[in-house]
Amino acid sequence: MLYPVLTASRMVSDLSGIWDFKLDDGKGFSEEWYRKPLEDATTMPVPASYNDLKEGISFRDHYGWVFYQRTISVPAYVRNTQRVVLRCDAVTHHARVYLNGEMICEHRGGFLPFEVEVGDLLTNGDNLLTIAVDNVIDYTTLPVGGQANMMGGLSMAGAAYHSDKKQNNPNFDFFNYCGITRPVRLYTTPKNYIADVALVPSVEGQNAEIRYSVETVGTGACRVEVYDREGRRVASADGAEGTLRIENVHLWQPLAAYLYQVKICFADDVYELPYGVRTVKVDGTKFLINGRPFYFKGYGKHEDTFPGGRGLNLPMNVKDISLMKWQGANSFRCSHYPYSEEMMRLCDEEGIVVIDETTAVGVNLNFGGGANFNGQRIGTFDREHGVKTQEHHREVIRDLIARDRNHACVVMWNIANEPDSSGEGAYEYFKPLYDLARELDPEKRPCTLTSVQMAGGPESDISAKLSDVICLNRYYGWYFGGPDLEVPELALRDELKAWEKLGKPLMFTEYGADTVMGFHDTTPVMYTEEYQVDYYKMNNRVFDEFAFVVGEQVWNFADFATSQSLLRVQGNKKGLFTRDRKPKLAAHYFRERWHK
Ligand code: BDP
Repeated sequence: MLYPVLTASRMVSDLSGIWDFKLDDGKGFSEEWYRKPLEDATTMPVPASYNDLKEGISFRDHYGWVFYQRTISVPAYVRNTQRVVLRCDAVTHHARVYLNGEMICEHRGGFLPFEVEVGDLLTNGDNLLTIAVDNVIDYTTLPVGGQANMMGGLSMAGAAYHSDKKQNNPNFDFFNYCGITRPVRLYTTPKNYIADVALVPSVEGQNAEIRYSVETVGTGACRVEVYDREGRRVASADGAEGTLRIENVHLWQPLAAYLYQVKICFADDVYELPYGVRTVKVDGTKFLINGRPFYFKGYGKHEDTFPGGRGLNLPMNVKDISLMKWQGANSFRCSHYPYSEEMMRLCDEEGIVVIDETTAVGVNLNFGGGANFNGQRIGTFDREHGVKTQEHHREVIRDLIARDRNHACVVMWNIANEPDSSGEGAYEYFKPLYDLARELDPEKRPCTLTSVQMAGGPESDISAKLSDVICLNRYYGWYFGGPDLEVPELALRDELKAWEKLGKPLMFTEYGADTVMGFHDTTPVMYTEEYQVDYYKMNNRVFDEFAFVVGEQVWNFADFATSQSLLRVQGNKKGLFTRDRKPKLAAHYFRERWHK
């Protein structure tokens, strides 16, 4: 799906701003709130997660639907001559869109865009636009909602205290922020238009070829041109499919980005996209970018800031990349959902390497001791009682690759985070999903899943069979063995020896220790800044012994919000930076290490 941009043939109108807003008390649909202006509405910015923007638990932890509303109008001369499309970049997690009281589209999945043509539906003057948003997560959604808080304490057991209050129980460790979290826009195209484009680079010596295919609707001639940074045309081709040849190509390199401008013309439509030429390949135990071994230095991240939650935060995105460069990092992973298109475009421009992830987090019913079904242990992929996510998982893979396939920054697809990858039925669940990703990506990037420590080693974990790069989330010296660092060191080394025999590259996509900024001790204890440094020194020492380790991405770039639980001190504190981006001791330690 194309990102909406202003071109010689296209207009974009951003609907960001303050909308009317109301929590659904259960009557929203029966009283048809979408038919007329919301009564007693409150104010709400778009884009943003709504949870932290008004006070009170019932607001923050609201369960179910909310309604957003505003009016829109589009001049008749535009409606009469152009296609007009309403595009929502991300509505978390389930959206129903109404125009003048009628539902015009519905979308599941909170982190990928969807759009609907509205030209014929708009009338003269004001049109009432309502977006109803549901935040319920369960065994059919991605991310997965569980039966109980995965890290909760002991319940007030006994029927006398039973509560029927509905609540979300994330089967994952980040706050279930929701709302209209990314921009909503209207954009226009001519009636004959460019629907999509796929570009696949290859490099031979000094020259590059870009295979392209343009999807069009209507009739007209198609032409594609490539311009360099100085605006010189360096390649062109006619037809909806073909090959563009660039001589003396400027490659897109990690931390040294170079972007061409690709201009597509079809009938009267023009679309332009920035495009970096680079190659990605797994060769033996190496991860190659442009034919050279690449070592991932960076982080798992979150889109998480105060007070907008997961709402698009452009200043923080720019700041984060500045901090990454200050620290000598070169990459991050979009844990645990696709990030905004603005962030992907920024990474293209800044030369930051990205592992792109689906929303499949929590596909694992072993968390919290696995007591997930009335206290009974149930297999994750149990046909009757297990997760019912595979169909939606396919949709997410399809839409993610459709959205992000032309980004130079994206070098690998992560199919899922910490699924039950050693559970019964895991191979049957995941094999078709890897196949799908490999089939859909025209560039055939490597595919992986980030593997949970409980899945064990290569014998039991299906990622040994399916992944091109083994990605480990490991907590030796924290959840496993902490506060001791000696035995965990031995165990980590042993585990790596086992994986080494596979002959695939391996990287760490998570390792970390909760650390409260300002906690110090001469003899390091857990939660102090000193312990975090010692923890990382131990882990890194072991990584450095193995040549097949191709990267280290710490957990996490910054502290972030989570559900409440005994293990979470106003959120997850594993950041190298605090939530407001102040460096902990470990941030300085990595700065030294990574610059070397
Ligand atoms: C891993 C998850 C991540 C958590 C992290 C942690 O992938 O989302 O935040 O552990 O416990 O299980 O800090």
